[in-house]
Amino acid sequence: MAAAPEHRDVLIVGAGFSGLYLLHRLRQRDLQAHLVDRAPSVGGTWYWNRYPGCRCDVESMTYSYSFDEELEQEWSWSTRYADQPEILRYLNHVADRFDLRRDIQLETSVTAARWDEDASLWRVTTNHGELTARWFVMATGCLSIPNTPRFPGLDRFDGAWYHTAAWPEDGVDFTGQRVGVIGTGSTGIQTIPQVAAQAEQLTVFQRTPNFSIPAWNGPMDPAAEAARKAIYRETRATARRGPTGDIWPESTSTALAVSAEEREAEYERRWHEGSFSFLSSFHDITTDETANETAAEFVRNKIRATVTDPAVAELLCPYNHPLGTKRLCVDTDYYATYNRPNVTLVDIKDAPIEEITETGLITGGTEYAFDSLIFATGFDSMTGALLAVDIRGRNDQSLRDLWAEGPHSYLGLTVHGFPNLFTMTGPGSPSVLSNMMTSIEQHVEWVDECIGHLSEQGQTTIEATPDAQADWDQQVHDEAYATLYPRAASWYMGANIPGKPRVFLPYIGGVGKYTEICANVAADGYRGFVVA
Ligand code: FAD
Ligand code: N01
Repeated sequence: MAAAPEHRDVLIVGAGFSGLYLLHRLRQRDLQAHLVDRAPSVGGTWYWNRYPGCRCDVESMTYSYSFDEELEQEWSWSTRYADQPEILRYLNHVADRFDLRRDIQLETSVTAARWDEDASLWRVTTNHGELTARWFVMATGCLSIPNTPRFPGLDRFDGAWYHTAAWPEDGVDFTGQRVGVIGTGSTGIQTIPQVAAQAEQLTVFQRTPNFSIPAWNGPMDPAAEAARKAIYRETRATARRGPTGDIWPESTSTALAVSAEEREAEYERRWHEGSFSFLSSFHDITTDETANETAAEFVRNKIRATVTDPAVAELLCPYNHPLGTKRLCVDTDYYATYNRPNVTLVDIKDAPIEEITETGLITGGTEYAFDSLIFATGFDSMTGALLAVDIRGRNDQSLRDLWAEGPHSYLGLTVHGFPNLFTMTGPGSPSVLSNMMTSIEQHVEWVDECIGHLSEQGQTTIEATPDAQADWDQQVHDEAYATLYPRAASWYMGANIPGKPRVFLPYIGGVGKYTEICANVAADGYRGFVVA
């Protein structure tokens, strides 16, 4: 007879920022929590993405845990935007400091999960056998399933090729090499300047130009750090209340109500502040096409002023989507990199990559030869990691079937028909439209309190009602279509993956509003759920 599967109260999948914090919270309760991750290390995003130039683009003093004041005060970031090794060190430090490792099982992939109606628990299949758990939390990340386009011939390429989200642990030395980069999203924009400085020749294949704002990264100023630490509590509260989960002020003026000079001055000021604050220069940038165009043209002029070859500058100027509707990028020397003699930009908008050959790739009938190819081609975002697992709820209902035309959720956290399943930063939650640290902490605290509350009451299941879910789906849709975001063929819309349904995935109503909705749902006795 096979051994009975190991049982835990809560099974968490994913050892990134979400899973680690949830494990820590649940430990304070009289509950046995267990965390698995397929990676050989904790860290999530910050373990897998180790390409040259990888760093956060939300300031580290905001893009960090706020739940423990001592941690917050004791940890020092070396730069304004920490690089990947430093963020990974931080996550390892957190795992040690809170003694999390004893409940973490690494190199363990979850492949399937089935709700056992009779026992009221989840049966979860991993590569190391079955586990059962009353509560099942997918903290599997929104950007954790790399998208590798299936270009014909990739398997016969004689050189080396890398996806930026599965980068070799020991790094790669491109010295003396001819390197091709495919993709100009946030990842490509971070890695291109770094690879250009090392490789002999770099060719960038661009399908869609993106808007990028300078990071103005630099060493952390000790005085600025001390000043921020003195008011850390207040700034964290500001982040939680605001729409973006960050701390810059949202403008209340409209771009078109002020004079052209005032508008330019504000764009200039935000440009020099760096990062996502630019998108908040005026409150109608994301909702009014004409207002948006003023910001877009400001950035295009910056590109034209930076890139010396006017033809290359024009190729780098985005025209096919409103600014911000594809995720804004944040860079260090991205546009200036195209002034280097060893960098070539190839526009593949009208001439897609046809095939990979033994020696390189072919686009527009021309073959380019490389020693290495870098795929900076992004992720199957938001739904990818959830649907990679064969999740089956009541009556053997498959999540893949239920979401075949796009995801359905209540609060982006739960799904009708899938009791006791929580999807951290899932579709229908603010997640990728915010400073994700703020959203992650909000989710973790809500889920922890929900599980804790029900357990204390002796209740064993919670499940979204169909009405609450339909209403939430509608809200997610309506909020999105009140903005310009759905106009872009973005990964927010699932447009980067062939065959993926075109549905706006995150909740765009804002972090503060979302947090209040979730808090009210709980305060109203988990309104919209059946609790038993
Ligand atoms: P992740 O960190 O993605 O962790 C999920 C974990 O689940 C992974 O370790 C994965 O191995 C594991 N997993 C998935 N499926 C399975 C399975 N079936 N079985 C077992 N394990 C599984 N956000 C910001 O707000 N600001 C930033 O500056 C920022 N920078 C980013 C930079 C990069 C390069 C990328 C890719 C993303 C960035 N993000 C940023 C988004 C980032 O993903 C989140 O901020 C955050 O790190 C996500 O944490 P998480 O714990 O939710 O998920
Ligand atoms: O991925 P992307 P990413 N042929 O999907 C192109 C976070 N992040 O890894 O735009 C040719 O944005 C694709 O072209 P197009 C952040 O949330 C944060 O860069 O689809 N090209 C695009 O240019 C970010 O948004 C940081 O036309 C193809 C690129 O590949 C998210 O992760 C850093 C192609 C993919 O861009 C994803 O960013 C890194 C094909 N078949 C990531 N398929 C920070 O700085 C795709 N492309 C914090």
